[in-house]
Amino acid sequence: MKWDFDWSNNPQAISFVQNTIFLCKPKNVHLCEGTKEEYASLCQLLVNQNKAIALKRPNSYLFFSDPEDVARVEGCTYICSKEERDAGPTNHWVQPKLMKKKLKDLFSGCMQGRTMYVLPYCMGPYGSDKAKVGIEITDSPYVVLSMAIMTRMGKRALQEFRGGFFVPGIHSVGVPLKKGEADVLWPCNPKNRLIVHFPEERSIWSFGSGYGGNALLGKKCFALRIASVLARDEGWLAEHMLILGITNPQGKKKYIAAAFPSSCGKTNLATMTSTLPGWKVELIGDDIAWMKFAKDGRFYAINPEYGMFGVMPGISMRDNPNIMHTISKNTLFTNVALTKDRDVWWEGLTEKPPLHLTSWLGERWIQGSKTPAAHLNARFTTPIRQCPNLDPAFENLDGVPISAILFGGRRSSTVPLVYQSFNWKHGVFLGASVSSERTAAAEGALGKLRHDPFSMLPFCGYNMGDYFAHWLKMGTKTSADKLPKIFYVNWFQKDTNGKFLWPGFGENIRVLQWIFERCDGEGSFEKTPIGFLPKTLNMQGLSANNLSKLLHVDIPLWKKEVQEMEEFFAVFEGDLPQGLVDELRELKKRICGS
Ligand code: SAT
Ligand code: MN
Repeated sequence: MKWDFDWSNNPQAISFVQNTIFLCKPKNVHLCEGTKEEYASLCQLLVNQNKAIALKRPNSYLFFSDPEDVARVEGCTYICSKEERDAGPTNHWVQPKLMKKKLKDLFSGCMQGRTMYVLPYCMGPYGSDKAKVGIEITDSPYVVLSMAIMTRMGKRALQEFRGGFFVPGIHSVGVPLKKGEADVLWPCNPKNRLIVHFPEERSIWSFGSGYGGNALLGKKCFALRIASVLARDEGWLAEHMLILGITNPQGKKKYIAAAFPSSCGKTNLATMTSTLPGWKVELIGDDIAWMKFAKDGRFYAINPEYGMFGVMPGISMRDNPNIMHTISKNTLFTNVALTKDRDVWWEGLTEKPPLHLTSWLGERWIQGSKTPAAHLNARFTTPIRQCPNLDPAFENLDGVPISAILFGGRRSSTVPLVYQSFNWKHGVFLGASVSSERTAAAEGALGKLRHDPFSMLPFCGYNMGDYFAHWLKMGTKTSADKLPKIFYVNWFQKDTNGKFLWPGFGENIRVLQWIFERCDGEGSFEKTPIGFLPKTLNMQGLSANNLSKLLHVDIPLWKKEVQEMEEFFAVFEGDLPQGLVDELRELKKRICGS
């Protein structure tokens, strides 16, 4: 084994690597430097093994996963805190000692016949005091390539290992190879999948899946589950939120953070092209925000990531030109279809599919086929720096000041297009009461409504009742005028024929304009039982026919909504902070009159 750069300033890192070698027994060990040459040679290796298909887009590759390994697996995801109470009622929990034993058994010899890659990486801009570092050990070259895009990975990241703290993460596809045994194209071990977090140790163990959030440990495992625990302990927020900059025609700029569940349009909103002349939206992040108070008493946010892992189906030049430009090169595609001329295709890209396609299952696919050519959770992995609307402040060491926070989900009825909370406490209640129709980003029944507070249900690394309390507490740390204003949005209302009432995409700027104005105390509004609703929106150039439906508070439906909230909040029993108990009671009074 060649140690070609200096780890000697971090003995814990060395022993983590050595212990993992001893446990997993890999054939080779590769310390990743993060160079272009290293990336290119791994791509070549995967192409030679038929595990990747080189596309005609420059430096871009297509992967087909195992059909059983296509999304996050929440059922196998655990928060193993010392006390069960600290994982809370919404996380799976096993006693840490028992889980460690199980993991050690699973990981013992699991990398036999494979190369173990050691990836030092940094979440957040180099030199930022908001950034944090990790080491992922993996036996999947696909994961190495993905982490090289999604994080600042390699030799340079090691310089950030100040103070010795780092988050160790061990990942294995869970398929050791005997001598001479041939590998499959997408090794994984669905029967033994486990995605485990030890919040007190700040460590991650992931076994059996090679896909997305299960395997790219910097993303959901570190930047949300472990980071939410760090944030609780250190007094900041680690959130499942996009960050965007919005500039009005007078050149005034504000930053907004928005939490929507997976596959509900975060990437689309952060990369949108405004349809209103003079308004501009720029991208800081599309999935995760780390927010801290600065000396001026305001919240500042960074995007800890360096790439985008976005949903492919539905993306087109008409609706998402910035994404289309971003993925024109240096991009990994997973589970989309392959065209005859070595390009990629997915449902929604063009109205008609091309004549000859190979589906994500590797089969010939013909027009009119009942099953989609691309998987619903097919993804692109692409460098965020390639996005044409990247904000100039993307790498600001201090982050950007947040003026507004948006919550939302996919709701075909009940929830209006936009409304504003009465204050911070009521805003925290809005975040806690988010529910959304399920998408293909995680295993489970599509379309089914589920509560997903703050869009963090699958990502909160501790008791969600305590998480609500943490949010309430943050609101007491500064004066009300410095706190971001809180809004709830829903782009997804449908009419009785199942057609969307709101066009979405670039037209969402009309909603953002209202939010922008409200942050300055401007914009028309009226008080309703659920919050402040706009009296109207800027509908210049767009039919306003549906607007009254979109901005309607339907009291009978809200009575049902309140009842469902009561049932959901009951899950937390005594762990629900009094502030939210009060907010729910007040909402009920305003809706039901008692
Ligand atoms: O968790 S993933 O990174 O696979 C995508 C998501 O669910 O947001
Ligand atoms: Mn996400």
